[in-house]
Amino acid sequence: MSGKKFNIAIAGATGAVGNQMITCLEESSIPLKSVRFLASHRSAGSKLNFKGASIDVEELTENSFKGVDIALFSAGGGTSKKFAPFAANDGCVVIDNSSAWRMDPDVPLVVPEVNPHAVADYTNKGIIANPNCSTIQMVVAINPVYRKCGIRRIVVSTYQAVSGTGKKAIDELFDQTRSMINFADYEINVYPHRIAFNCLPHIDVFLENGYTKEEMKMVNETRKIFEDDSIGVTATTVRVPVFYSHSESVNIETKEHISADEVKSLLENKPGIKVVDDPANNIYPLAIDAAGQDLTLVGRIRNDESIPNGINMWIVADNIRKGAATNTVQIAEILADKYL
Ligand code: 25A
Ligand code: L14
Repeated sequence: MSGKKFNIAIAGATGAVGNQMITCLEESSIPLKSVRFLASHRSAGSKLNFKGASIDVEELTENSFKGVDIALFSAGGGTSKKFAPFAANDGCVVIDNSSAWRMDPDVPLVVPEVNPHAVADYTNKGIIANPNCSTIQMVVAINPVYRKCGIRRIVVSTYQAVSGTGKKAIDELFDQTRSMINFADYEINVYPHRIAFNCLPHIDVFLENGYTKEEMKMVNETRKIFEDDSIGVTATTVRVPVFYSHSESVNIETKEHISADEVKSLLENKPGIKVVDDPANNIYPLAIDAAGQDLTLVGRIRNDESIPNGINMWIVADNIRKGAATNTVQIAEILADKYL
């Protein structure tokens, strides 16, 4: 660190991810001069705590970024599209958690454990994109195998928590569950169907090819992060009645052979990963264990006996932390430490 102190803003500070960004920033080593919390006019005037101080929430406007060094955005795609360029124009580096900029060829898409070098490309547009939550935890877990053996193809099915949709979905799962166990009527507002005691094979909008946008994010973002368009990726993304942490069943076909035991030892002690794999004692990654911490848990590591070079695994991480806020703040730490 150069001794420099940073002015940091959080856009969407009142949301589920924004709140977690505040906590991650409190825990971070980035030397701070000031923090600003921005949200829509609905929340302007309310207060949020930061390291014991009460900070006013201000309305996000085109002029919010004068003197700000780094802005962390998590206020939805439309808001990012509209406001990130104003921030960048004022010399502020935006790290954006929405899908708005991820596939822009001039915008780096960064997972610190996988492609930290890409942060350098922030100079193109003044914007760095944070990948989709399901993509982040998958690439963290498979990166060591990719580096050692190469990966030909990935088949993934996700089991995604409602917190990915924001606070209103967390409330909806809670309210529907409470109504149902009391034999009362329930309301459906957030998803097209009841989520309590159900699974919905539908996350984000459907596209012309029959996949959802969430599924295609996993395909396209994985290739961009590995800088390798030769990887085949196919995804099915499913919403499940879980509050925090996404779980994923991931099947990879490697280029060179590797056994499940070798994968297990390869993943031990790799940054950001915790191997949780002792089925004889009923030990495997669980959403409730991943929630509230920053590691990506990997277990159920098995040889895929249907093909010569196949591995199956079960990957779980906190979607609001490593899937969003933690990864964003880790990018900010690299930026502050090495580039600004
Ligand atoms: O637009 P998208 O891309 O479809 O994104 C939809 C939502 O997905 C969440 C996030 O919800 C976003 O609003 N999201 C996006 N990326 C995510 C990710 N990677 C993600 N969730 C998980 N992982 P959220 O509830 O987490 O956060 C919303 C935040 O965004 C602020 N915001 C929204 N529009 C804004 C804006 N800020 C500035 N300008 C705008 N135009 C929002 O601030 C919040 O911080 P807020 O003040 O609007 O919301 C404060 C409270 O009000 C509730 N609320 C939200 N919408 C409404 C509402 N209340 C009444 N009416 C509404 N229409 C919020 O729940 C919040 O508690
Ligand atoms: O693209 O509803 O980062 O769970 C992540 C959460 C899209 C919506 C993204 C959800 C969002 C998704």
